[in-house]
Amino acid sequence: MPAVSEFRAGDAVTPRHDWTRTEVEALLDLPLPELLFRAASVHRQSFDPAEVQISTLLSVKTGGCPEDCAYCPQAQRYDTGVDAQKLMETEAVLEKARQAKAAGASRFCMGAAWRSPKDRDIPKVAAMIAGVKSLGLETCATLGMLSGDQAQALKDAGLDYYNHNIDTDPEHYGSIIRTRELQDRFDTLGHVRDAGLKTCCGGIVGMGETRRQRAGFLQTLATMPAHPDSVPINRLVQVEGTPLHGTAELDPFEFVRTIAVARLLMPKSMVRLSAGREQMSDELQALCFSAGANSIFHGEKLLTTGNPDVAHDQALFDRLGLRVMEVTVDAEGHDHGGTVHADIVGQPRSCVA
Ligand code: SAM
Ligand code: DTB
Ligand code: SF4
Repeated sequence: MPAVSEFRAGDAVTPRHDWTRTEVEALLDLPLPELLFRAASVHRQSFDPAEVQISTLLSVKTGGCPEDCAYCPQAQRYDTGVDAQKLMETEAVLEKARQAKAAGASRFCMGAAWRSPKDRDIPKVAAMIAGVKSLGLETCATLGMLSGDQAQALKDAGLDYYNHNIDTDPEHYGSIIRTRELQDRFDTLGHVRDAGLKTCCGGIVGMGETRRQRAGFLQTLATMPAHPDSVPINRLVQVEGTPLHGTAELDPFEFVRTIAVARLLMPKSMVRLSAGREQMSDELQALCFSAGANSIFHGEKLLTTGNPDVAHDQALFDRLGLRVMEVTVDAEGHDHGGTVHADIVGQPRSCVA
């Protein structure tokens, strides 16, 4: 790692896969202005810093999940007020996808509260994927653990991305999830890569982990066989009834440091400012975009919890001079910002005083 004085904006960035936890901790420990400078410099080498990619989320199968993820409102075992619903009908999903497209989304992500899909669920999900794809949207799904055959069937249906998170540092993992191992997640990610799907993999911060454990989380992501194409960094949304409700709030600057280091470690990946934006100030989000975050979920709901309303996001983009990114994929399969294609709500922009 270059000393502060040796580093210049514009230094070539070659993605590395051999980061040590000590190196990652040293980055997290940098004075914040220096860390932001480095992350912003690296961000510019692969992306236009004024562009942010936008995805819409839809919960196609909500609640009733048998897993014990301590953060999750959809786990059956916690009393969170989320009613279990069965898998949505394809036509209802397509109607939501049409609305998302009209509102400016380029990617539509379908989430299901499953430990893993049953083989009999796959044709139904495949029909949703094929339908969403035929609308001209990129497709993404997050359905839990997948077998190799299931991953291939989803790819064949037209799936572009699969989201499957490692969630936290290997050392911290056992205090958050006990019903499946981290290795199960690596196995699913392997099936997803082998099927030729793009990977979306990140996790959650603000779950009571230490800075050293945030380093371990980021190092684990950056030393996987391939960097995830997309790295969602969620800030814990505290939901009453879950074991993590009442966890001490993460210092917002620690959140920005996590985003900046994700950008530095995975310079060509999309870094998604994911769950938790509703609880963030506009200023914190602006710092995150400056630190290299270049993707968000928009729409008033994530899966079961709230998200900033679309008009607020549009106004924030206007105030910050940000534009909606259309994603193109290079020969190595990495996503890049392309032309600007829409306002967030697909409407003419209003003047911002
Ligand atoms: N059931 C599937 C699974 O766990 O892989 C897919 C859906 S699950 C809700 C997708 C991701 O949402 C989780 O891996 C977690 O990172 C994130 N998530 C869930 N609840 C959250 C919360 N309260 N705050 C922040 N992120 C959350
Ligand atoms: C991810 O990492 N974050 C999104 C998406 N992948 C599927 C989900 C966030 C869920 C937040 C809690 C909820 O709304 O239920
Ligand atoms: Fe189930 Fe996914 Fe929630 Fe875990 S994160 S309880 S697997 S829906």
